[in-house]
Amino acid sequence: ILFTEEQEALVVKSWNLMKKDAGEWALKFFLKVFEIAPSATKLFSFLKDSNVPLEQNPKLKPHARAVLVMTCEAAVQLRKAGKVVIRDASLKKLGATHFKYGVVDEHFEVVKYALLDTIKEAVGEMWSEDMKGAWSVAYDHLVAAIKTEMKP
Ligand code: HEM
Ligand code: ISQ
Repeated sequence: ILFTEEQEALVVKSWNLMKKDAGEWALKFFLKVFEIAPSATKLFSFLKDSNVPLEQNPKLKPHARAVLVMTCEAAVQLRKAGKVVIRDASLKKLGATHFKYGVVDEHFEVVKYALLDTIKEAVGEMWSEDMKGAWSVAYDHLVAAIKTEMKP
């Protein structure tokens, strides 16, 4: 596949802008997912087993932040290697976890929408169709990699 230097730069540039408030953006990202698909809350064990409000859950920000970081890293790898490389063990684990918790195609679509919307909000005037496209391609390839390991 072809992922250009410009596309990589758009992803890295927007991530650098968000990085210092990553926790806050991660929280917004999570809340968007659950605004669109409230039932998705039930998939997360750390939300189900918790009595504190969603926004105060200690595991929420780090988890959502990891998705943002991994998508940004996927963009860098696409540019450098032409594909998404995740260490074998962690890719297997990611696939297994998402399979076990019952994540399906529709969930990936919802998360993609929420991710793009979060970045749009975070970068403000810097947002463009090209930036949207670059994040989309990086996310799609990351998801494809995870899905290869989502099996019983
Ligand atoms: C767990 C990343 C998409 C639901 C995780 C973990 C990571 C991660 C790093 C922690 C794994 C661990 O603890 O071993 C990603 C990435 C995604 C993605 C990079 C897309 C590119 C999704 C989607 C859903 C989802 C679409 C469904 C809404 C979950 C659930 C867990 C999880 C339910 C387990 C949480 C728990 O411990 O209870 N994900 N994820 N993920 N993810 Fe995702
Ligand atoms: C997917 N997997 C783990 C955590 C997440 C947080 C927010 C949005 C998607 C996620």
